[in-house]
Order: sequence, then C-alpha cells, then structure tokens
Amino acid sequence: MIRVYRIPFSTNVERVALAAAHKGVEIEWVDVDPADRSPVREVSGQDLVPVLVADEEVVFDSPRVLAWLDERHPDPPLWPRDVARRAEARVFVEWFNRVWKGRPNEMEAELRKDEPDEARLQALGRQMVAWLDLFEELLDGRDYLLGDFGVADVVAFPFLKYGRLGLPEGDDELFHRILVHWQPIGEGHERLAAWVERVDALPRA
Ligand SMILES: N[C@@H](CCC(=O)N[C@@H](CS)C(=O)NCC(=O)O)C(=O)O
Repeated sequence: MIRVYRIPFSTNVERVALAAAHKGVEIEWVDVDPADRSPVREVSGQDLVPVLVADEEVVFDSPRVLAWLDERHPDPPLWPRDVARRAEARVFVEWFNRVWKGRPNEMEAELRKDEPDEARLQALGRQMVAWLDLFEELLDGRDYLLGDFGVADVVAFPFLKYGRLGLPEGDDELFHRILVHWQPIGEGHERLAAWVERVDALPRA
C-alpha cells in the first residue's frame, strides 16, 4: 500500500492525487494537522507535504513523487514515451516549478514584509497575468497543455485552477489568494478556462 501524507488545500498534494487517479493507483492518505508537522518530520526529516511512503521507501518533493509513481506504475504514462516529447514535458515542468512558481512565491514573501514594495508586487503580478496568454496558446487546438493529459497538466492545474474556480470554502491561505487575484481567467482565456473545468472534472485518488 502507498501512503501519502497531506494537509488540506495543498497544491502539491493535489498533483499526486491527480496523477495517482490517472494511473488507477490507490493511495492511503495520512491527514496531518498543518499546525503540527511532527508526523511528517518523523517520517521524512522535513516538514513539507506531500510525502509518499511505500514499504521502506520515503519520497518527498512532488516532482519526485510523480516520477516515482510513473516508474512503478508506467501505464498510462505521465511523461510522454517519445524522447523528444518527453524532453518537452521536462522543460515545461522545470519552467513551471522554477520560474512560474517563483512569481507568486516572491509575492507572498513581499506581502509578509512590514512594508511591502507595491511596485515590485505589481511587476510580479503583471508577469503572472501575461503568462496566462502562454497557457492559452499551449491549448490552441488541443485539450491538454502538451497534447495528451500528463505531467504538465498535473503540475500546473492545482495552481492555475484558482484563477478560474476561486478559493474553496475554508481556504484563506495568502498564497492561494495571490493565485486568485493575479490570474483573471475569463475573457480572452476561453481555452484555459475550459481546460480548468476539464481537468477539475477528472478523478482524484
Ligand atoms: N517542492 C515541494 C514543496 C512542497 C510544499 O511547499 N508543500 C506545502 C503544501 S503545498 C507545504 O507543506 N507547506 C508548508 C506549510 O504550509 O507550512 C513539492 O513540490 O512537494
């Protein structure tokens, strides 16, 4: 049995839930109190979720968890099998995690300062808004970000969905409020809006 530690409203946990359901892999979820990470620390030596535990193996950091799932349960694949298309998916995931995600992360850090720099916040926000066009263009003529449903959709959806679906009841995390505010997915982003609805309708483990 595969166990995964989670907290409510976690974007990185939802990546794993989408990927596991896509593969038909069952997960035994371990619910952790966000205010007390001791079970997560005990099992993995760090505080962040998701953490996957299977037999003797402990895996954390969502891209590594996704890679573990894809290796152990290759069908259907998350990463394309074709070498060039697989490389494209890796480029997308690296860009999303290292570049795209940096903007809302930096905004959150700025907003937590005593005197946030408004000009910097606006510049970061404008970049997030501008990147909506990029997602819209990736969906031109196809239903998923890189063609077939896969790792790009799993990695991006939990973050982009806020711009379309808003905050779920009970979720008032600053990071998620940033994602709502700076991703006005509506007019001009019809394909992106439809993609959010499409992926949202898929099952979660
Ligand atoms: N790079 C890690 C980041 C994990 C992460 O930031 N997890 C969040 C939940 S989405 C967390 O546990 N945050 C700690 C907190 O909110 O205190 C991954 O992709 O799994």
